[in-house]
Amino acid sequence: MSYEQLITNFRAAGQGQVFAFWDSLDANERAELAAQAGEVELAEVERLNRTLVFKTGGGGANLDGLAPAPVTRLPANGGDAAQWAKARTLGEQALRAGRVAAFTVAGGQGTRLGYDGPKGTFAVTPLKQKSLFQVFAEKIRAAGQRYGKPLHWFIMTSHANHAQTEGFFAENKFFGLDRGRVHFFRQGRMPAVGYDGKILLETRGSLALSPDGHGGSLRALHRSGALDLMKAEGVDTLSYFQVDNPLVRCIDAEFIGFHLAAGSEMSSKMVLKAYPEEKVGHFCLQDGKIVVVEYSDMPMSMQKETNADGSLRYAAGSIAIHVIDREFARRMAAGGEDVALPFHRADKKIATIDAAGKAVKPEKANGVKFEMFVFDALPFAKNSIVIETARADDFSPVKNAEGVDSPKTCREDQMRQWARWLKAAGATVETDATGLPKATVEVSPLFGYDPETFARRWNALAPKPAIASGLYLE
Ligand code: UD2
Repeated sequence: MSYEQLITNFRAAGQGQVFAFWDSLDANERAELAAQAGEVELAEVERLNRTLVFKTGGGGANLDGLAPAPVTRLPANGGDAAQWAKARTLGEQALRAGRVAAFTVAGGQGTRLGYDGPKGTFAVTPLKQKSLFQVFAEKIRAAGQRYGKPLHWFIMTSHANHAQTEGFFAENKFFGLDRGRVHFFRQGRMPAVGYDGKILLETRGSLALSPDGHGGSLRALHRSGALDLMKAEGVDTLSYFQVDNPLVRCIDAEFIGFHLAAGSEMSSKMVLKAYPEEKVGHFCLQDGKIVVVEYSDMPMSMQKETNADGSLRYAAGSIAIHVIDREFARRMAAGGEDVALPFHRADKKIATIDAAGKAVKPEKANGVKFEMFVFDALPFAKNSIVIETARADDFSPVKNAEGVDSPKTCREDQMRQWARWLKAAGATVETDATGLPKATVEVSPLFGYDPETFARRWNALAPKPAIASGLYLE
């Protein structure tokens, strides 16, 4: 499209301000701005302004007819052990057949942590200071070894962190993975708007663009060619997890088996919420479909509702771990009237410029960003299921610099897990009342990544090492 046509289209849509400084830009700057403007779907922005930005009152999620979602409980909490064993066999078969790939969403900006760099490069382990990416890489390598089929790993980045992420893997020789099986692709971007619905400029020659949310991963998988690559490689099942959670079982045979046994297109893991205010989404049932209602969308009175036995009614917390069917991702990416992820509104402080072109650093929210959430795909999925997982074995994210979900709580949760494995394998470990070992120890996922794989290696060690600070098992 010619520059002239592009500018005319923006003016016609009431977005002519995007080109306010056009005359002062040089040829490169013009090309850059035009390319960014070309990414914007004006009709989509107009629709989002109408439905999300200008809408007053009555906003928020639809809470009509919500009920708690049915979940498959762990054997330890009343689930059927035989059903779990069957799921595991099925999952292992799929892994041996090479049908499964890992998928990490790592496009977020990590602002809460205050870390300057792709979040996956953040050091999380207690002794070796391994990065999140290294922990996942070693878990994925270990699963490949266990099932005799190296796995593909898809990593979604953003425009802001793509090059740095790729560089980090190259510097670290892909942590021993076959680099031909690690695939990076960027997620899409959305323009931010002011409260008047006008697209904001970040500088005279660039738009205020931001990642389109982890829900953008389904489109991005498709657009990047990842789905076709999977198909060619015989991969039909994606194990999805977030970049901030090093405790995650990246590849969990039982979960995969439950998903396949149900003929589900998208499955989820849940943990029992620790307390009503915990910041996780809630698995609910609505019109016979599984939905997630985000913590910010569910009134606190509902989050505090209890059952007769005093337990929380909406107890199934979403920890953003899913299994996704490849062709379901393709169907969602194609979109269309009835299968489209909705956008959510996020009020943010957005760095922009004023009418004179001077930088403005807002003190409070000055506009809206638009994001899609991957869990909004759940109600479109056939036979969606939710299974329980033990928090201590699957979830300890790094979100904040201090306090809950911080590097400290995460390191301690990792050490508690290793202490449990050591004890289960017969070792004597001194721990405090919370199960935290007195000694700072670390276990490589390549040594063991669950009680069984750990015990196998530990039992084969002779003599056994002393459990003292500095012990690293690899
Ligand atoms: C998310 C869930 C919450 C709970 C929690 C568990 C939402 C809205 N809420 O909360 O219910 O499950 O996680 O930890 O998701 N990301 C991208 N691109 C983006 C935005 C995010 O890749 O445009 C990635 C990001 O890198 C991270 C993940 O998505 O891996 C989660 O993002 P977040 O930190 O914004 O999610 P949070 O903690 O609000």
